[in-house]
Amino acid sequence: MNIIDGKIISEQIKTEIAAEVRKMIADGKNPPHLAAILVGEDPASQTYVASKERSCKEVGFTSSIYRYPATMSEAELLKAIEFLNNDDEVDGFIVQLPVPKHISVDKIIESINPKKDVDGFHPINAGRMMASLPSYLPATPYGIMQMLERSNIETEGKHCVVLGRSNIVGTPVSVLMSRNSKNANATVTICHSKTKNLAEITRQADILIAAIGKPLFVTADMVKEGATVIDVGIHRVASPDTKSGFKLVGDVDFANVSKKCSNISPVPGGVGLMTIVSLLENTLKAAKKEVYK
Ligand code: L34
Repeated sequence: MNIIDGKIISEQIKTEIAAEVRKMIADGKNPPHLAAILVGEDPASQTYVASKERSCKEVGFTSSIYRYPATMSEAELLKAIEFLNNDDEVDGFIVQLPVPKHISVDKIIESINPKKDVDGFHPINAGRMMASLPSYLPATPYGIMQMLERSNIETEGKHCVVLGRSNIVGTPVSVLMSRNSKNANATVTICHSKTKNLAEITRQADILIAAIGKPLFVTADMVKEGATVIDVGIHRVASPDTKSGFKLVGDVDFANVSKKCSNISPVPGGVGLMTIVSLLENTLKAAKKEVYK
């Protein structure tokens, strides 16, 4: 059994990005600049945004974080977005999700200039992805594709079962896995809350992508011997064994599932780290105007 090491793969990609940034600077260009808007004090969001900032530093990007209280109004957030849409110093930016309940996520996402939407969440980018046009790919699906590619996991003709149909993971990763392109060409089945005989379907998966948002949902009996399992879930669950009082687990019961599969991505140390480097890659593309002129 091989553990797909998100730490090693993400470090590799960061080294490649850092080399590109050095080249840009040598050519007299500015380094890429990523901005992040963080609303409220959700502990997980704070960790992720801090990690994004640290990663920017590692590769030589400029980064800015705009922090606002959870009480910020939707109108104020739209104003902050408009400011970044028009800030020529910023190549790309994100609004870290979730946002407080009184703010409409859809409105927020649609207000981001698609050219700066390095999360790839804007409907223009989602639509362009669907049409196989140049676009920013959503960071988590993009990270999963890179993880499979860089681990030399065969996808062509394989049965890929995706658990979950969210706009930001399940749906886009299904599209990417089924595309007619190198390192894709899989036959994809999407499962969700209304799926009948779920385990029967997951047991047919050569590649199982778990993005269902339920801790330890995927158990060993749901997985075929020798399958590749990608765990997208990340949950903080209470634990007496750690100083912090919690530990991180994924959507997959790693201890038991790992005994059966040929490749598995761990949590922590898997998809989360890939999500961050994919965001860096999109920001590099934004700075180089590779997707939009
Ligand atoms: N706008 N909101 C926007 N873009 C995103 O791409 C995200 N996402 C998801 C939540 N909201 C977002 C992230 O950044 C999830 N996510 C994310 C990013 C990083 C990590 C996990 C999820 C990560 O670094 N995971 C580490 C452990 C970190 C920890 O200690 O909590 C890992 O090893 O998995």
